Amino acid sequence: MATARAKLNGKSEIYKNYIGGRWVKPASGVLMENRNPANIRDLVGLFPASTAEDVDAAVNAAIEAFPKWKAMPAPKRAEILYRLGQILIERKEQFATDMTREMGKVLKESRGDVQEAIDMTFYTAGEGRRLHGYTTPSELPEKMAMCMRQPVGICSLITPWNFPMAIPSWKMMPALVCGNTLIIKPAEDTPLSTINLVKAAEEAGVPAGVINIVMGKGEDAGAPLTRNPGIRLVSFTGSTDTGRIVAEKAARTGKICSLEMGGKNVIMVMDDADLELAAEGAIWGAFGTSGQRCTASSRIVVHKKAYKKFVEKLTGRVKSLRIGNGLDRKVEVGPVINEDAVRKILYYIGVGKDEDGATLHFGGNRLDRGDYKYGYFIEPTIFTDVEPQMRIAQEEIFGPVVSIIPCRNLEEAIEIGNGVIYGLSSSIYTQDLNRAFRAMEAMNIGIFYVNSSTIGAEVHLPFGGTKATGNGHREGAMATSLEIFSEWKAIYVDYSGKLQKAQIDNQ
Ligand code: UN1
Repeated sequence: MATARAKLNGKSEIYKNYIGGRWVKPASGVLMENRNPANIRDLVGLFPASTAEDVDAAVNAAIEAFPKWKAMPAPKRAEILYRLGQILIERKEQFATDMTREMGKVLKESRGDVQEAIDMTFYTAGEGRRLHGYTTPSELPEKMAMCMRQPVGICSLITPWNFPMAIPSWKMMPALVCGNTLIIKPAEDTPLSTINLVKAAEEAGVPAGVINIVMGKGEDAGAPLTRNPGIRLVSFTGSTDTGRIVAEKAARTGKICSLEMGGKNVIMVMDDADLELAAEGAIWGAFGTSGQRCTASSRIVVHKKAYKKFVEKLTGRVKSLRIGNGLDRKVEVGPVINEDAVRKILYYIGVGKDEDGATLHFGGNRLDRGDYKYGYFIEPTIFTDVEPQMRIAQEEIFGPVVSIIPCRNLEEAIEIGNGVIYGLSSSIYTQDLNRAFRAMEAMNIGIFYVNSSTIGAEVHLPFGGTKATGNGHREGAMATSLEIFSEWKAIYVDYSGKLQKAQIDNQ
């Protein structure tokens, strides 16, 4: 995305940061273009290129708004979230269209992204009447012991472009219901969807300063969000490399840090699997969202007895996938996000071609003629006979490229499946219950599916992964996201009327 003051076409607009309840220009005065990845002649709008100055203003606004928001009873905060969920339902079609225009994924998937934000909003709103703490016996008589949650304070949320409304909602809703105030910085490729969410929140009645949005590049607007001493928590979703930089910076000022990072997810197809179903799942997992999900099925390990048939079925279907502008209802696979992504994906396709033994079985090209000329389109690409240690089977490509790896049995499939640095999602296709359960137990990952693809997690179950995918936190599911966005307070009430010493002080 170029930094420029571009000429606006009829449909584009100039957007501003939202700080302390006001829509304001970035201190730098510089704007960034946001263009449609299916057609770069379409300028979605101009968005702020913010810097530390804007972040500081947003942090100050969040600090100012915090005491009042924290003091509002949680069920009242939740009522605002219910209203927000309702607004999202009403605007779903418009928000999905905006999302496809700026992010590229097909309209059905953009509707799904908005739906995930709706689900998360209502689900979290319910927590306003729970936010449970607990009581426990004290070791002394006439003394009560209990603990309750309290907000952590000011949160910074740094979110990616592949789920530009759903992922912000995973972070924003639990942060709000717990009583925190926040600054969100959306990815520079997809700011409009997050603005849509923030505007809806403003309309629903979230008070000024509780949510602030600052847009810009990671190094200019994201980095200060990991440094500012007023911030207590950083929640980040993105690449493992960036996530680790975020964690290092956050540690310097002792911030709570929650990271969701890369994946190299595997589907294991056994010889007794329903191969039609497995091929269908593999296509959805590998090429849905053009392979740009953290949960994308980028490796398929197939039992050698089923290998030939599976590859045939998969290729047959991939050949007929319609690629194009996601706003066209017949299109099944949209563009990738930007020119850098095209470069990276083509680089990995080159690496795959150069590997001794692997075969580029289908695809492998950029589409740049006719209707594709002004977009970032890459053919769905299948590599066969891939060996587990090859780079295309080890590194996250984040594009429509899948590696098919043969295996001899379940044990080997599990070993290959676990043999990467990441640990987000995996799945097995089998009719054998024993195999399914063995794999479920043996996979060192955060999400596991039986007889379905590696994508499609629901908001009320924990989302996240092991190893290089995360740092031990989970999003989604209430208990896990509340663990991120609240801190415990232990409370002792002595009603004996005398000095009672705890056991350790009474030896
Ligand atoms: C992501 O790719 O970062 O499980 C999130 C899924 C979606 C979320 C994916 N519900 O595929």
